[in-house]
Amino acid sequence: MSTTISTLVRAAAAEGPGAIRPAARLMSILSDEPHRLPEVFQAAAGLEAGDSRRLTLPRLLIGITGAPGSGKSTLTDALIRDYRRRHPDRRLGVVAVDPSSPFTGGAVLGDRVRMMRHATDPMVFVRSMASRGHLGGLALGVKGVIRIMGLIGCDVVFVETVGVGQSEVEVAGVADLVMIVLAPGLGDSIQLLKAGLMEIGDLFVVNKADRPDAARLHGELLAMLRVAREDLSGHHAPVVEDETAGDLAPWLSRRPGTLIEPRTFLVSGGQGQGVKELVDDLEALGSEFSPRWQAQRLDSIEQEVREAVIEEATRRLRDTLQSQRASGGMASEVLSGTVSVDEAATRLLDETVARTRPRG
Ligand SMILES: Nc1nc2c(ncn2[C@@H]2O[C@H](COP(=O)(O)OP(=O)(O)O)[C@@H](O)[C@H]2O)c(=O)[nH]1
Ligand SMILES: [Mg+2]
Repeated sequence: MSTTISTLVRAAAAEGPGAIRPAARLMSILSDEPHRLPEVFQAAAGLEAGDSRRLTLPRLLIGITGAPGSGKSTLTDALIRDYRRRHPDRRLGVVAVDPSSPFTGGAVLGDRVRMMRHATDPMVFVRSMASRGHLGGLALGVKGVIRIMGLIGCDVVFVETVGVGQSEVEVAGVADLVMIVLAPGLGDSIQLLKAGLMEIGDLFVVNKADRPDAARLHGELLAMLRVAREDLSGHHAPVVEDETAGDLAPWLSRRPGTLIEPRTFLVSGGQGQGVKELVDDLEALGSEFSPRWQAQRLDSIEQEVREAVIEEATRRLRDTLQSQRASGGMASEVLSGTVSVDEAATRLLDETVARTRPRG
């Protein structure tokens, strides 16, 4: 393990504003070299007992997506202010996959500092990320950043992405809860939902409630979700507006990862109306579903490992087959009937295990 990483991890896990620079440095390292994450964890495991709790991910990961200009950054700011009032001793993080996002409060983890005004609150960490240029993809880059936010003790992390393109769907897979932000006056928001955002949403938020046309958009949203549900379940079921209830199966089948009923909100991030109710709901969902999200995170890691195994096994099998073919090969034995396909498969596996070594 490199001494740089262990020094950085030690400094990042410490209390106080001194954690900011080393945390930012670790995030940059992981963006460029995602495979170094285990080094970070080995270093974190070496910290004193009191700090090793920091090995965990943040308690709650909230994805926030929607069209540019719908007010995601403003709303995130408002959510953070409310959280900070509720839990003054807890750290929060924001990952803004949109360098133009203006966040008003929070220490900025990174170099794109100029975009952020007033880096004031030492308990709020903001990392802005370009949506391109991450080795292994944006989702992997975001995961690395979230890990470091866990390391520096962030309780809740918000991940803001612009709601267009494949990266949203990927980033949504990283979050426990996905919030879709709509706003009046931005063209056909409902159309955007139909074009693939609906499936990934847990909370549907109509923002800019201070504008006269917001209530109508909220009505359209409710109608659309109701239709979507009826399509799915074949029966009439109400869209839950403010509490968890009822039969989860139809929505689950639509978006396999999700555990909750879709819900809708009418808020104004700019003026604050409805923000308290939204945070109330996020808090309630957090305490109800947190254990299941932990299990989901393990499932998704298991899935990643399984995919890596299949990739590696396929590569090694191909090598074995190639070298066998040079020396006659067992395919001809199978063809002549002296060896069964099952026997050939077993022999191939055994031989592959015996002759190959992991890379590196
Ligand atoms: N009227 C009104 N304007 C808002 C509200 N929230 C954000 N805005 C404005 O909408 C624009 C886009 O906001 P921003 O948070 O940057 O949107 P983002 O691109 O989705 O992150 C800015 O001019 C904000 O001032 C709101 O609640 N009401
Ligand atoms: Mg923004």
